[in-house]
Amino acid sequence: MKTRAAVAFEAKKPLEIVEVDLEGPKDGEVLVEIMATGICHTDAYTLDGLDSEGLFPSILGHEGAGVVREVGKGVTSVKPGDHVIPLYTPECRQCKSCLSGKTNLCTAIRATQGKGVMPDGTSRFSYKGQKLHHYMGCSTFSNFTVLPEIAVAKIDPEAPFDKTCYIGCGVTTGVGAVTNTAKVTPGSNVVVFGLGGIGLNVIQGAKMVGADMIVGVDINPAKEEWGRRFGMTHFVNPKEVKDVVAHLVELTGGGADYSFDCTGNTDVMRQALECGHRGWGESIIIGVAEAGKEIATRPFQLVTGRVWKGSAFGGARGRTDVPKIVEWYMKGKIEIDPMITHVLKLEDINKGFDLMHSGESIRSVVVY
Ligand code: NAD
Ligand code: AHE
Ligand code: ZN
Repeated sequence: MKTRAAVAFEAKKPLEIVEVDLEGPKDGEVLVEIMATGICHTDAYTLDGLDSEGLFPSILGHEGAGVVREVGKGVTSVKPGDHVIPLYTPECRQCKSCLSGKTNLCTAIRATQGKGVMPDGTSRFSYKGQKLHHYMGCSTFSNFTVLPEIAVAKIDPEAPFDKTCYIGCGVTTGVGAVTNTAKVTPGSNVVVFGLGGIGLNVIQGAKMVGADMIVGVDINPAKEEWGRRFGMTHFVNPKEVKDVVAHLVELTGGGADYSFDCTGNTDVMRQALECGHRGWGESIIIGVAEAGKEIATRPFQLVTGRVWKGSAFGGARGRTDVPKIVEWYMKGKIEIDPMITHVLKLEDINKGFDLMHSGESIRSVVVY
């Protein structure tokens, strides 16, 4: 079939809206009509050529919601008409990682996903006879896409696509990092670095679980109002204090119980660790750093009890947890609507990247 898609032909170039060719689903795969997709900073990072796994030409996008239109042989868990959220972290429930109960990082198809192809090693997308790569196993910047069955979560058909698409990455990543990865306890002091589409969800997650002090840190002063809107109690602009770590340690009465990096900046990751409380402060890295960047700290920071952890997709097991997060949204337990600051047509998708880079948007959502 033909489908409209925003194609990343080259790094650092705007996406081009073209009609691409899409092959139907093979065994164990499903064809999904994407109804809406968010634009996450990770899409921008890959488009900017900063991703060591970045491939071109490709169809980016990994934060979508849509409807199953066709299923391949052997598919049993979804059927045409089901509403689904594509999962860049699938859940096969059979691999060593899924069975371990210790991680959400299903390994069933990770190798082919990283190579921009389906589990059989081929791509379903092409343009004028040239192969296009899939992205993070999702490619939601295409109106129709093909996904492995294990990489779709079936959701409430009443849930609106233009909001629930954000659960495909940002909401789950931020809220899940609090509830699944850090397991923030009520009464904790939390520090969140980077109040964008992810950081604000960390804030709302921290508020939801009953954190006491929620400190937001951002170099963009406009983010203060945003943070407060979702439960932030204190704001720090690193440009306005001499030593941000010392300032945060003092503000929190000895250091954060939990801190979160939602910037992808390795210097900020160090600050996030070092503002942790001596003896127990846990720092969760969510931000994705540029290829070649490394983190550093004095080992003494760890010797004295601070803990460095990472979180991918908020530690969520996609097919199990995503439908639950959709229900949290439907019941008003978490908010999404106010964070979607811009709704765009596919033709205007590049504007969404500009709005992100200028700090004007929290989330831009493309509605097909
Ligand atoms: P965003 O652009 O919406 O937000 C980033 C925020 O960080 C902005 O508010 C910006 O002003 C702030 N910032 C930048 N430099 C800073 C600094 N030095 N100190 C303090 N604040 C600073 O991006 P996003 O969509 O929220 O994504 C945030 C990061 O999380 C990105 O690196 C993204 O790739 C990553 N991410 C990771 C996962 C995961 O599963 N681990 C999932 C989604 C996104
Ligand atoms: N490809 C990059 C790493 C990118 C990365 O860390 N991705 C996160 C999700 S970001 C969503 O916005 C993730 O889930 N990682 C786990 C995984 O298996 O990719 C690199 O550095 O090579
Ligand atoms: Zn993302």
